[in-house]
Amino acid sequence: MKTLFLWASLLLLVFLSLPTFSKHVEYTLVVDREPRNITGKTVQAITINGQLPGPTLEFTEGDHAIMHVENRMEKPITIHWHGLLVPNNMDGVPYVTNAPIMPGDSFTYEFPIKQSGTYWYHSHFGLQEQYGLTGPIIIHPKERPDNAPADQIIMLADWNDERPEETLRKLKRNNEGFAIRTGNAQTLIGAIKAGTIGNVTKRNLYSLVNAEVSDIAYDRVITNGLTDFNVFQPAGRQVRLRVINGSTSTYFYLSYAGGPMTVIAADGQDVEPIQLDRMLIAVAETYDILVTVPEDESLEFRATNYDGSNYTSSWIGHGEKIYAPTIEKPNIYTYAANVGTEIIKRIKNRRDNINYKNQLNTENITNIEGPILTGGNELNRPPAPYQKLRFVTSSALPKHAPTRIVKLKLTGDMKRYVWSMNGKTLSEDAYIRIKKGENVRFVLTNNTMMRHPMHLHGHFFRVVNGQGDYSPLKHTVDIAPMSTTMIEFKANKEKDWFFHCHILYHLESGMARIVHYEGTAVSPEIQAIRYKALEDPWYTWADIGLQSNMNTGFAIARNNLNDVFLTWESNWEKEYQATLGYYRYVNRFFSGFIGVNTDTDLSPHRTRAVAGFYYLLPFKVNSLIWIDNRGNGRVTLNREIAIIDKFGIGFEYEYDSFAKSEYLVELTYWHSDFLSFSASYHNEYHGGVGVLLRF
Ligand SMILES: [Cu+2]
Repeated sequence: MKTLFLWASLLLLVFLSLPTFSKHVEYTLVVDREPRNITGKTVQAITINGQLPGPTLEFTEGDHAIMHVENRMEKPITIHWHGLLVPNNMDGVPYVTNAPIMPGDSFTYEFPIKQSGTYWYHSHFGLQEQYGLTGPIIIHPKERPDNAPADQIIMLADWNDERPEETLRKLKRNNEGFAIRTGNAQTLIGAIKAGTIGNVTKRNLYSLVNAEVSDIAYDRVITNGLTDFNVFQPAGRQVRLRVINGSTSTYFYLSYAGGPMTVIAADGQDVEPIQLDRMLIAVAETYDILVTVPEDESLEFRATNYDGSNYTSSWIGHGEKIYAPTIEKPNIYTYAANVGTEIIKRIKNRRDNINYKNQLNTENITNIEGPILTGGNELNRPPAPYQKLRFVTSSALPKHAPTRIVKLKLTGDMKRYVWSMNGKTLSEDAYIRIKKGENVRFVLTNNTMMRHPMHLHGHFFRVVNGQGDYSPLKHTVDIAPMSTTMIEFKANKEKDWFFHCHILYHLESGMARIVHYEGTAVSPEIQAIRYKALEDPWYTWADIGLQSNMNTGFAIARNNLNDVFLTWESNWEKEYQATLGYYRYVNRFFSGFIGVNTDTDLSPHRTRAVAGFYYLLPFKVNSLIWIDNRGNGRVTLNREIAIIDKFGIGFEYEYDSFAKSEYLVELTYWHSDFLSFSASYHNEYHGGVGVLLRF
């Protein structure tokens, strides 16, 4: 009897010490390049198991997730599990946490599921997310009531037939076509009509760039891969819309034909239910919204692009179509004027946003986005609903942990399309160093003219929003232009975690950091390839002008800080001049310059070495000042002005202490991203008409 008891006790002990049984849930994800037709034109997309977006991965909290990813493409890939708390070596950021999965290879991601809610996954390699390499994730809580609402994924995305690499190159060259196509081009006549010309003049004094509501014009926005999506659920059924903004760069306003929307979760985490008539969802966020399927109506759930250019709909129920409220288009002139006024105020006050000194250790820093950002029409185009979000339990951080404060200014040069933090891109300044056990606060101030959805890997952070201990936990937070938001998190991980803007083209242009836990390190294999995450790629383009009186050309290779360029003009006969030059970027006002110039006006000594600088003068006048190896100086000034949509005027004036002064006036009419028509007058080459070609 005694022995039996002993054996039984031993057995119990062994059983208790075993890891608790967790269900293994396996998926095989085959990634391939396949043709897709979303707009009427067939182009190459990236699919998972033949689907775009990829299949929904469904788990229950406590499961053990196993994803076999096969790469059948000709390019490397990685998959990131957005919002999931995974081990560092499963996070899927190429060269930061993982080696990419090479063409023909496969990799198994495997991790315990420690949370519930709505999430998504996407490629973190290059611009693959824009090709469609994304998919939804649903994680059910352990206890699931029988009367739980039905689940419905609403995965929003933006889509262009154009290759995203080409889109990025156009952004780098400051392509005007995107703003023309979204209806948000800002012109002289437009500003006069809108009554903001006085403000434009003030902004021009400081050569400020205009605030923008989007970077890119999209052919379509889609819900679960379709422009119009039908929700198949029986009438009377309560449905949990799991809304995922899987766009690469489009914010959406959500509106619903069935009255106010009941929001019950944000970024996968439950919040106290709130009712909203319309709401802004930033790129990479998720919200869960409760709706009930109507009897004999079809209610529209609409997602409208923040720039007002397009929308995508989900239809809930069968019957007469009831349309969701229309979201007013932004008034781009008022918006730009309001943001501009705020910047000028700050320049004049010579102070850096708000004075943090007395506030850093309090909870006073909340999202200060106000009417300035909504064109004074906050009710129609409200900011992200963060101030209303309240966590269901306390999310307070440990009371006695040391606090680390990290101030991060979101910065950028919109004209060059380089995005950064504290003025430095990822390749210039890669790391934010923290220690395990700290409470870490990021004070995020957006000094740019655009919104940025900032995403932290591997952690949930509190958005300090005035809800005290009940601040919501999120993985992505929108920072509006000229606003400051504080987020904070318990530093309870190790190694390296990516922190970046989730607008894919901003990430790709430098707006990222690696949050590094001091005293810990990723594997030597990852360290050995880390440099590849910090590369600063070159972009190239050229403009060729062919006119009856003259031809002109401009070809450039540019990365974050360097330009190598060739420019020329000729009268098709004996007269020409050309410059091969190099700019070293210092800031948006100043670049150093060296080059070689050759000019027939200088005969017989045509060719000379030149050195000087570029300077951005007030009223957005570009100047280049140089001296040559014989002591002669030259000043070149130029300026372009958009008069109305598609129609612009350019001036150039050149004073040279040795050669004749020259000037050029040019009218251009934008026809496409590739072609403009032009007419010009040059004081030596006289008048002519022709075309401008962009390569
Ligand atoms: Cu951004």
